[in-house]
Amino acid sequence: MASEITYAEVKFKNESKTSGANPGSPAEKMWGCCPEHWMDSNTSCYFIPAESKTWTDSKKKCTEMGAHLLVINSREEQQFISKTLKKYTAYYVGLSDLERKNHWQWIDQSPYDENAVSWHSGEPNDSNEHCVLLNYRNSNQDGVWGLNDANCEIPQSSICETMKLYL
Ligand code: MMA
Ligand code: CA
Repeated sequence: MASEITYAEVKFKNESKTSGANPGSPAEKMWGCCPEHWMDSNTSCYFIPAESKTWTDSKKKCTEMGAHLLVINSREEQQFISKTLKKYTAYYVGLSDLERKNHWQWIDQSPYDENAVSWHSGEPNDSNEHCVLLNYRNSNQDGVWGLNDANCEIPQSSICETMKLYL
């Protein structure tokens, strides 16, 4: 999870880098920034809009914020984001088969790699469900976060994602 660090800690980190093995390497001194009130990971910025909306309206909302619905590029990313979510809320992500049944497509045209995501057991299960959400399901004692294909018209929460800005 994101945590705040003090100015002194930032200064120390930057100084340790300059004296490291690769001084002056351009990547070393870059700042990856997220908009205020967005959550940050190593690679992206995330935001959960306050209102529940259909999949299409959720997609529109993210676009209006200069972002897009969450694109999951690795199991690590899915795990990272899941830890920040509320267990009894379902969140639309940027994956659908609206263009062609059973042909899952990411909203940013990233190639769909089924090994990079974790579906709930038995999902996707319904060729009338075209929009994917991330939610938590209880299986006996402990629950698990996973993807489910669902009805696009049911208002749900959602996750927007945007690139970090590098300075
Ligand atoms: C609901 C709906 C489906 C999901 C099943 C799993 C009854 O339908 O969320 O998308 O696959 O539950 O049981
Ligand atoms: Ca389903």
